Amino acid sequence: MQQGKKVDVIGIQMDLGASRRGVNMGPSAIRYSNLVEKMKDLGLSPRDCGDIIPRIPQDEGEVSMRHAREINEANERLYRAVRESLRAGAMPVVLGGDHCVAAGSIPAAAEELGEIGVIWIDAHGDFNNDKSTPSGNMHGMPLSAVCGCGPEAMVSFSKARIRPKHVAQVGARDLDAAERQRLRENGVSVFSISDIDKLGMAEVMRRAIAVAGGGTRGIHLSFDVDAITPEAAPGVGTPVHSGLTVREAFLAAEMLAESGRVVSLDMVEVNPMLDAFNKTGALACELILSVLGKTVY
Ligand SMILES: [Mn+2]
Repeated sequence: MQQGKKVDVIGIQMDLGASRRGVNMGPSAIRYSNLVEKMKDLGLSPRDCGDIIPRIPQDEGEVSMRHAREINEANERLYRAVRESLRAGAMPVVLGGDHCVAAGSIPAAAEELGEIGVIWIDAHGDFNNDKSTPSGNMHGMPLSAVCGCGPEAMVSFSKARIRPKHVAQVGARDLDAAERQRLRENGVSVFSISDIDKLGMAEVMRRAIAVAGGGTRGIHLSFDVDAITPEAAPGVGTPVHSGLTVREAFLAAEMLAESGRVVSLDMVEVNPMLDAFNKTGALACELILSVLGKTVY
């Protein structure tokens, strides 16, 4: 990334999309590892924009879209903050919070930049809508929502949608049956953990960057730390065994940096309540720095 590049750190203390509380403290945990100072050390010009704080819900709302009202209201604030950041020539770095927040950041990037692609690194597909969801937890829906596959209510503040042919899901290892079918029907490129085993992370990332970067104005990276294996990233709400190694995660981040195509990013689902001495928060911080161009040599 070019020296002096403006980077806006935007936290969002969202944990209404998950059934387990605690990811709202994710932004603090990531900052605790000196994120902003380390960005300066890389020669960037970071600005900490503080956190967006959702309203406390008074009831659960709809069963199939729990806390939709409060989630959408906070996401609309995030949407405005990300748009402002891009308009000012900065790169927005969104610290979640649960993965719901991508329904605010991605439409903002698409609205400002035009046709963009998305790389979604995650153990889960997050491709349910209010009809297919087994849980009603909205953090399982944002990728579907930003692709225009519902729930529309989740992105009602924006008209910008992502074309599924420009979406690469990387690291899937726990998909619901209906979700798997919906990903296929809508033409999302899914690079599951078995693809990574067979092809290697480098080849998977080359393909993912081609999917999201080919014919687009840039790539939005949405990184869910539960993509990484729980031994290395224990501080997540929905752990799944046998995930990415730490090196595979860094390789992905480094290849994205090398591509020069990343225009905005989310780092989500760090849960400090379940973490071990901020291991996961520190890892999330370092992964962000790698995406921004930190290299070993
Ligand atoms: Mn996710």
